[in-house]
Amino acid sequence: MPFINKTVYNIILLVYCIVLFSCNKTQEEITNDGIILGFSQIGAESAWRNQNTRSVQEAAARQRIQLLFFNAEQKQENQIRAIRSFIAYQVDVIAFVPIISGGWRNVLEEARDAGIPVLICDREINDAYEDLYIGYLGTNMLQQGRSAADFLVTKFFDPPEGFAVDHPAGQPIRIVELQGTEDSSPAILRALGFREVLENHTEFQIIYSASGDFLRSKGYELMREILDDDLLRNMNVLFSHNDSMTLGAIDAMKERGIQPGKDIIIVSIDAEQAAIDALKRGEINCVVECNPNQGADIMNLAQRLARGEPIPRISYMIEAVFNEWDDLSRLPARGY
Ligand code: GZL
Repeated sequence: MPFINKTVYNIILLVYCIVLFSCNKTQEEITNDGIILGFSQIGAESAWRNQNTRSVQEAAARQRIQLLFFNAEQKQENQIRAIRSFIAYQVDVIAFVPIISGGWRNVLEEARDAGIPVLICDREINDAYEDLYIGYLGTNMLQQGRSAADFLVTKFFDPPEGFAVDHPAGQPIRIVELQGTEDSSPAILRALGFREVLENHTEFQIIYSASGDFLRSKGYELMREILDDDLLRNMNVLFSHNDSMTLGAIDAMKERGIQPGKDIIIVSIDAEQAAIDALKRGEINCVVECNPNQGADIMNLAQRLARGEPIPRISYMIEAVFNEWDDLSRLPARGY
């Protein structure tokens, strides 16, 4: 960020906090005992992220928590700057979604030195920082990767009646993987969990893996390149780390007359409505849920931290796996 922009950004941030904080004084008179929570969100890269944001903001309003909420627009430096502003305004608790796993030591030490407890949300940070935050609330991303691979093992080797794959015996099952943001814990852990399961099934071969940054546009671009590549176009399976990239990849497949879910078996993670709808149409074969509705739990934990009460070191959201052979008729609308 050029110098002038960074200065402008800092001034805006400062003014925003002063205004919000002074407004909060009025709000504080209303709520009287509402804690002040500083929350740094990474951006708005997917429908999942937008639901995660809504969940946090609605839960804060319901629980009358004064929320200082900053969207970092996918930049770690903006998150660090926001956390520093939370420290400057002496919020009661800091919570943030670390866009990538590393690079947090200095700002976390500053929060510790200021005596402000930190809650890590959604994505994880490096183990090296484990003494610098109180707890983590999010999803089990290693298990999400394992569940994706477990589906493929069932699909290719022990499918329910009517869901068999027509794949020549003895031929390798060629997998293309679209990974999430590089160095982010969902990308690292989903890939690891996926490979943990498949290492016991050598028929599966990951022939190509690339980061689509959790973006639909990049999922589309990558799949176009893959389908133009003589060595990759005969893929059998797409494993995509989130629905946004999956939906982009499906657009590229359809442009070439390829039937997603039939010509190419597709496993995706998140479970936004558009992916569930594609699952029901047979265009996706398995959707592994990653639950974005973390707001209420975050606020409960923040309240406990503000009161100096202990919280669990790790809290996971409840999640499901939606297979093409499941009865999805009673599945409630996803809301995102
Ligand atoms: C996972 C979350 C990921 C989602 C994506 O917990 O961080 O980030 O899977 C989102 O959709 O962009």
